This record gives sequence, C-alpha cells and structure tokens, in this order.
Amino acid sequence: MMRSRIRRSASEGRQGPHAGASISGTRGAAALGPAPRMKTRRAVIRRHTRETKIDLKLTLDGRGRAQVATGIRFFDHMLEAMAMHGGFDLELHCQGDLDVDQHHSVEDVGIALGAAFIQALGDKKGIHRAGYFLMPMDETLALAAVDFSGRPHAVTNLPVRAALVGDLQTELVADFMDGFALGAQANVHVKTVYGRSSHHQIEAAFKALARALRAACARDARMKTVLPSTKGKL
Ligand SMILES: [Mn+2]
Repeated sequence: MMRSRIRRSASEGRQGPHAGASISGTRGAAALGPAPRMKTRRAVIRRHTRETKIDLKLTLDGRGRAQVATGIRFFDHMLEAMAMHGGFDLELHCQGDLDVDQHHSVEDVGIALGAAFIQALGDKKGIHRAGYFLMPMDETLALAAVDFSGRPHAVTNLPVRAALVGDLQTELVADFMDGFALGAQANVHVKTVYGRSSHHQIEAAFKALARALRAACARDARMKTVLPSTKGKL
C-alpha cells in the first residue's frame, strides 16, 4: 500500500487558527488484485489536533452513501446531502471541542474534506477540473462554482437571516467553504441567487457545491492523459 503525506501549505500555516495540524493519508488499495481499468479514486484522511479529531474516507465515484457524525446534526445533514448530490461515498467522524464553539469542528471538517478531494484526484490528469451548478430548492436558487486550480480562495455570499439553522451556527458555512478551499487548494464560490428560507439557502448551497464538484472531478474521456492547465501545473 502506498503511503503519502500531504504537507500543509504555507498559506494554511499563516491563515489557519489550528496550527500544528498534520494531515496524513493512505491512497486507495488500487495495488491489490488485478489492475482495474480505472483506478478507484479514494482518500483516507486522519487529521487530529488538540481541537478536533477527524477521520474520513472518501470514494469519489461512489453511490452517494454517507455515514457522518460531527456532533452537529444539521451539519451532518448537509454533508450527507453533499455525498448524495455529489455521487460520492463519505464516511466522516469528527470529535471536536463543541464545548468551546462549533467553529473548529466546522472549519476543520472543511479542510479535511478538501484534502480528501485532492488526495483522491491524484495527479489531476484527465479531469474537467472546473465545474458549476445552479441548484433550486423551492423558492431558493443557489449557485456554486469550483476550480481545482491549486490556489485556495473561497467566496461565500448567502444572505441568511437566522443565526442558527437547526443546531448549526449559520455564519460557519463561510468557514466551512474557506476550509474546503484551503484543503482542496481550490477556488470555491457559493451564492444565493435569490431565496428566503435560511434552511433552503444553506442546503441549496451545499447541494450546488456537491454537483459543481461532481462536474469538476468527472473524467473527460477525450482528455484522458492531459493535465488541464496551460501552465502545466495544478
Ligand atoms: Mn433539509
């Protein structure tokens, strides 16, 4: 089995309030048995700090199955929706310092999930790289666009009025997106085009993100061996 270690980017060291975290992972067991036609795109992430302990398994080309426990029920609901709409399988357990605040848990789950995407995508050859989706949910329309550009940047624009949706502090949705962009070294934009319900705005944003990710991660049969970058580096 191949072992790989993802080094924290310099930007995480600068920006992240959770210095000292390390992410280690094991790539999918593609080496076992006869070589499959297509490598199974998987990631295993263990990210333990003094604030959060996160263990997750991601299979990119899955069937939307999710087993998620973060201690924040509405956040679980969003991550489960992401797996279903993204068509990936996700096992995620986070034991965080919820007695302090939800902030560390939500942001760190974002970082770990983003890191899982990068690990699962491997050399990024033959993928679409960028994707977007417009997701309606009743009266709400949400937009998401992602690019696995190698550069972390998130813009979250959800004019949610409620401070809490279920048990989730709504302002932390932006921290999740920041964390995800950092972990995935990706550009992530999510926006409510219009909408009223806070629940719908947040849920539609997660679903739009999932479907944008699905498009970005999808294999492009015509460009199989090509790294989709004029720079030659992603
Ligand atoms: Mn819901």
